[in-house]
Amino acid sequence: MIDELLEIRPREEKNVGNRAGFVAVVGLPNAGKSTLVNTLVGEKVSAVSPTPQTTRTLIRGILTESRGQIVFLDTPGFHTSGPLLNQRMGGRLREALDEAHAILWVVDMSSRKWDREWEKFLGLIAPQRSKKPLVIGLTKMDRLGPSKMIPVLLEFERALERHGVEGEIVPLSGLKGLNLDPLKDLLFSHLPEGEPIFDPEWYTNQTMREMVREIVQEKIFSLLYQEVPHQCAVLVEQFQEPTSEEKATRIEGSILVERDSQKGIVVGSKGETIHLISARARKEIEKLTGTPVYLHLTVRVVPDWRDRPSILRDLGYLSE
Ligand SMILES: Nc1nc2c(ncn2[C@@H]2O[C@H](COP(=O)(O)OP(=O)(O)OP(=O)(O)O)[C@@H](O)[C@H]2O)c(=O)[nH]1
Ligand SMILES: [Mg+2]
Repeated sequence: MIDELLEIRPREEKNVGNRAGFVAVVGLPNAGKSTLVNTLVGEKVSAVSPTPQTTRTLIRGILTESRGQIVFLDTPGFHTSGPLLNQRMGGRLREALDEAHAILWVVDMSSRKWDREWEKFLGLIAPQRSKKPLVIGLTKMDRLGPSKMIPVLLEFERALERHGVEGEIVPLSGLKGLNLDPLKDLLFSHLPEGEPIFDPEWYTNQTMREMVREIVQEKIFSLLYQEVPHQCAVLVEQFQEPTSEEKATRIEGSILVERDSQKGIVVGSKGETIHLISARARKEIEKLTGTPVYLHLTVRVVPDWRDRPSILRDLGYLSE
């Protein structure tokens, strides 16, 4: 069954300990949330790109160790206005905060100065922040170098104090995997005792279709900057596993755009851009499935798709 939960490469036998719970990974767009979740989980579960608002839905990444299981809820960067899609993205953030046992606020420390947007964000998450433990992951420390790190850290601590925010701070790098052990220790210490929530063999609970959607979306985001990616969405229409006659996984999908001009950009001159998007996505999907992949993508103009509930539902961005 194609839509069965994704069960990927078995990990070594695990004697799973007795702590288990959800951690909401929250923060501004482009802070480095998805990169950190991927590194913590040890697998690519969430799309990453230099364009803000890459993550549009709630992605669950599962980390299982001998002391227990953490289910990370990777959320879209904070956004509460604009098209229905963006408002839904804000809804996903609230959902994650409500579900979580602890909050991991990811902050791009390479921006160096206290940011007014952080204040707004702290205000937004204030109701849950007062009830749940807050851990602050100051990420991208690899960009700073040791001499600059301490002053930035001290300034951040002072600013938190001024704003009356209580939380444990861990400087780290999601990209380079630096200082993640203390972060994991803290997060585990905040989880309740309990049995693993998901099968210890899983690292995500996304379906293959959802993973394919994220991969294609990521390639669009990393090839096309500016406005266009936000007006694109990926609909996976067919996902057919290999059969005895057909060795490849066959995938048919559409890239939705809002206007003809955007279609031209996504297709590119003589189809160069769409070809590149397909080729990069196919390579990654082949790694995921362990089979050859036939991937066919069509670009379709669907005006105002970001405001149309029926389309958002088909895309998986609207659950109710
Ligand atoms: N140097 C450095 N770059 C990083 C690090 N973490 C993330 N990045 C880069 O920052 C950009 C954004 O990373 P994402 O992980 O997509 O950020 P996000 O917070 O999930 O973004 P949204 O989903 O758009 O809210 C990408 O270009 C990453 O490669 C890090 O630790 N060090
Ligand atoms: Mg993200």
